[in-house]
Amino acid sequence: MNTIKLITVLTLLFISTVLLSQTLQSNNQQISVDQPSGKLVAVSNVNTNTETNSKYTASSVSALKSSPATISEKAYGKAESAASSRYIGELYGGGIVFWISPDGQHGLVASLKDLDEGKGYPWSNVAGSKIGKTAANMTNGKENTKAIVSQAGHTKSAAKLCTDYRGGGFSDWYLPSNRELTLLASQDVVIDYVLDNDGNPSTLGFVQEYSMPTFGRYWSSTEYVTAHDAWGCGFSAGSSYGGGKDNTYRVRAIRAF
Ligand SMILES: [Ca+2]
Repeated sequence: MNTIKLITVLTLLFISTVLLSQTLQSNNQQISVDQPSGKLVAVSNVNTNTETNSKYTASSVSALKSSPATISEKAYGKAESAASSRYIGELYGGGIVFWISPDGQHGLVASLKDLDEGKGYPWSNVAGSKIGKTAANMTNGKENTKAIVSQAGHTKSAAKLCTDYRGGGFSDWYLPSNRELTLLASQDVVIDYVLDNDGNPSTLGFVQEYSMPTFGRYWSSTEYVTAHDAWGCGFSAGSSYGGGKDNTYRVRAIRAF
């Protein structure tokens, strides 16, 4: 009896090993990056008996790894490489890429045009009182933007032009912080090259003018140390300074991916 049991167990083990091997070998695993969302899409034929194709979408390789799809390490590598192929000047995420994180997974894009319609726009209609530290962040433009549009008495601002913007179907645009704005200014040659040579009159590089009403200056969302001023950046020279909140400067929205 013991011999029969052993043979039975070994036979079952052999059969299951063969089945498992067939399943793994027959999995048609494929990873692609969906455009323009940039989401990773894994298509895995996970059930060969019923010929069912399952499609999984993830926003990063780590999210993909926690998906129920059966995906090989080689496929993860492919996804990682595809997801890291973003480049400065690429039209992506509803705008144009001007910064990419070292791992290629995140970045910042700028809107494809100024939002002030060529006339410049005030930093805020509330020009005489200080918001304080919630709008004074040098790096976090998103938080500054929230603080500006939430200030008592606020009705219009460069920040609101950004939060109202829906470029590319996205609703998370904001006015860049001072550091984000100078980063954007540092890529102006690439951005001007792409947007001014794409044959599309509705996409525009930055304005470099030396006269009224804007002097080629763009608003950041960072409030200055004094109540009446905020940080702006002159793209002609790429330098930042404090300017009166009721001045009319250019407005370019950004968003993160
Ligand atoms: Ca253009």
